[in-house]
Amino acid sequence: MKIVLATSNKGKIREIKAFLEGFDVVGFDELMTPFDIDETGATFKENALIKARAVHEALEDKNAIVLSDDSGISVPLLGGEPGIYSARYAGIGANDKDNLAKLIATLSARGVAQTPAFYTAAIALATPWGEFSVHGWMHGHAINEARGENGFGYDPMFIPEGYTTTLGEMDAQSKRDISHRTRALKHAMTLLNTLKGN
Ligand code: ITT
Repeated sequence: MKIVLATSNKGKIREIKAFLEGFDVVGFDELMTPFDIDETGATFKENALIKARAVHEALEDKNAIVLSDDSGISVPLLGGEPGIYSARYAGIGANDKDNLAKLIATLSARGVAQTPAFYTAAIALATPWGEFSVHGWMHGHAINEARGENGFGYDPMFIPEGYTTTLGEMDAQSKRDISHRTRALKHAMTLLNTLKGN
């Protein structure tokens, strides 16, 4: 079963490929000229479905399964921001460093050293048998400084519940053991194993 990843985010690709070891996984940019997809949804789930659907429609091989990931960090103190806008928190075209710096600056401006936060991952699957979506979450705290170089995005400022180090200070396997993405992928795996029988 071929699984096509509908994402251009290198951090996501690394983590998803590591999880799906043993499956025939390929990035959509290896099969076609990558194109921008307008994420016009109001939720992680809607955006994940938009991305999976767009790539499935563009694929020649309609028997392939397309897997997308829409994710982000939400800070309740900030009304859930950046949430679905995590990739463009510092503006359209902003990179991970800009977004991380903006969230740290926002917390610092409010005099907040740390505050509860959570990551969400919505994984959508566009398949010959229809579209599906699953979720995973990781709870913890956002802090007003960056610690460590590992992971990507907001990882240097996120301390998972029950830990004292940020995801930026944890190795890749430790993040994978507890991440929102892994939790969503485990649900996706149940579905993939069911579809494999078709
Ligand atoms: P694609 O749409 O091509 O998948 P993207 O980076 O634009 O790539 P999203 O719209 O889903 O994807 O935004 C995800 C952002 O949320 C990402 O850029 C990070 O800033 C943040 N994020 C998501 N998961 C993360 C993780 O595991 N660690 C750190 N930051 C994460």
